[in-house]
Amino acid sequence: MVSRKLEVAWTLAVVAILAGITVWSTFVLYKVDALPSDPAEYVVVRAQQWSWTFCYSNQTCYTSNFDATTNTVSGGELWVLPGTVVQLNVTSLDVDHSLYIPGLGVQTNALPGRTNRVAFQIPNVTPGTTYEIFCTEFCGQGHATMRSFVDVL
Ligand SMILES: [Cu+2]
Repeated sequence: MVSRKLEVAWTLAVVAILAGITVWSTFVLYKVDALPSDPAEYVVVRAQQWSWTFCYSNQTCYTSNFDATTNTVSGGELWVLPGTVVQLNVTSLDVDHSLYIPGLGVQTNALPGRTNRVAFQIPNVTPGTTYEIFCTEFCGQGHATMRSFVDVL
């Protein structure tokens, strides 16, 4: 009889712990995904085979062109100011892509017909600092050249 009470107590303790973790992690996940109310800049990021187009709030858009021989990008980069909060609204014009900025810890899918929003703080770094942008969803023959840079002005 004692072992039965112990078994019920153990079960209830486990249920209480799991319920607590569930409630706590739900709040944490909502907090992590929350977008800032007033980012310094909204940038629409359009992925396409095999480049990135960055459209700024003044309605001008720039499309990246990666040169693998010189490891440079012409045409379009993500231009940001140090210390600011930037929100990216990311979509795709053709197939599934994935925007990855490892230096800033940012990654989100770029999917046709859907806009994924991600916001992050640009560190207070020296102007001229760059962070690499990759596509991390295999998206066809030119996938490896789907590169650009975050360029801190
Ligand atoms: Cu891609």
